[in-house]
Amino acid sequence: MITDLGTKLRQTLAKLTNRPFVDEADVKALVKDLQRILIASDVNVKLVLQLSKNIQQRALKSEKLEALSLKEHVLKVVYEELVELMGKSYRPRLDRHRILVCGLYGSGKTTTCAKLAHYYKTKGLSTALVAADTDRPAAQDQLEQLAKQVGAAFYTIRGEQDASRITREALKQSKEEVVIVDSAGRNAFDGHLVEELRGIAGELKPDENYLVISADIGQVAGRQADQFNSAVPLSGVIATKMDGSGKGGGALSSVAASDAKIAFIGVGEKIGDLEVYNSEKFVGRLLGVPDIEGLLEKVKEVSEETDLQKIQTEKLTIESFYEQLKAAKKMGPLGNVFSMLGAADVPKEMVQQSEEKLKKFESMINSMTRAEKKDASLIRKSPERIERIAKGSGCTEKEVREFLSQFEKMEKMMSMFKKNRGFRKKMEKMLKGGAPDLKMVG
Ligand SMILES: Nc1nc2c(ncn2[C@@H]2O[C@H](COP(=O)(O)OP(=O)(O)O)[C@@H](O)[C@H]2O)c(=O)[nH]1
Ligand SMILES: [Mg+2]
Repeated sequence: MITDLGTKLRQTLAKLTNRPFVDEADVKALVKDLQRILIASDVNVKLVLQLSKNIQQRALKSEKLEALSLKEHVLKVVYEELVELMGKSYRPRLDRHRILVCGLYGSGKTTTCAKLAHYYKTKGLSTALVAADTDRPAAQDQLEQLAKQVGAAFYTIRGEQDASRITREALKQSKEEVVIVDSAGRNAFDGHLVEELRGIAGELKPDENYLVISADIGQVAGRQADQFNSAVPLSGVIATKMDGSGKGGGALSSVAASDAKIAFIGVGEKIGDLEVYNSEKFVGRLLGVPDIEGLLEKVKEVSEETDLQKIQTEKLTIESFYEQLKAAKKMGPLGNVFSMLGAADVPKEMVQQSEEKLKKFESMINSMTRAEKKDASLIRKSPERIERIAKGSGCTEKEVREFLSQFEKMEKMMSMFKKNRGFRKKMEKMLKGGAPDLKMVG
């Protein structure tokens, strides 16, 4: 499993992070570990050697940032080199276009066609699925069922042997924005397959031509990608079964080293199990966090102060709110740690509070009773309590109320966040856009 690769990588890096400091011998040991892990995941030996050379050179000799410890620097180098190994990220077009999907038997073509249709639908595009796999009637039925499931239009001609005719007729009828054509496979790459694909392509004039490869073939994927690419130019490879193969790293890295590139990855049998390929995210996830650059260490630091799990699962209290504020501030632009962990993010305006204000918050909290810290509504209801806290902390009552309203705003967001899954998406968008749409929060 690809997650095994992640587990092993994380274990190896943990050896490093657990050490008080790092020296040359540690780096060498790390590189040895990495080699072993990557080769076990069927990454090409040449690529592994290149990667180890780069890591050793960069880790010990080069450009260490002042602010980073050697340990952090080594992690950063490992991360960057793994991203390089795993190739470029992909950005699918989101306008009207035509897609040809090809690949060998059992690679996951038909399933992937449906996943793609689902993906474009979630992006607001109407989609059509065309069954041009004329080898087996069952293939047409399979795609028709999947089309129903994702709510895509479906076109084929039963009993027709000519895949290009099916494509031609489908194009005459379809008005959908994204047209996806499923083609027949073969046991191996051969001239007949190329001929057939060229026939379909002649009618379809595809904007995107995706080759579907099952990740369990490991580093052979690169060669296969090159074969297809030279016969019917590919816009990208879709690596399926990344969830079930220990050779995923080998498949991805070999395609990255070929003339083709990874476009999507399939991570399960369900319609939603397709991801646009993003090597940073992929490697970040292997190593444990999505945005590892600089974060590896900082997350560790932050999580020592805050029990993040608690924030995620428990009701928001004044204390956890304050911890979250402090943590979010520390993370700075690296940001979305909390959404990464499945909790609501602290809004930007809150994060941008001055140190002075945070200090004031802290003294207010110190002046609260345990019960108040657990249940902020006690304070809200009682002018006496507010007065007492203000006095005790050397703040004004207005400042105490301000802190309470911030807390309440966050509380409201958290509960919406929990109730409404779509809300999280909106939140993320809103935070990214930087222009809070208050209607949504209120
Ligand atoms: N676990 C897993 N199974 C997949 C994935 N993609 C496809 N499959 C399975 O692979 C098998 C073959 O898929 P299919 O789409 O019929 O392949 P085709 O012959 O290339 O059209 C089916 O059992 C699928 O459910 C994936 O990403 N993960
Ligand atoms: Mg099929």
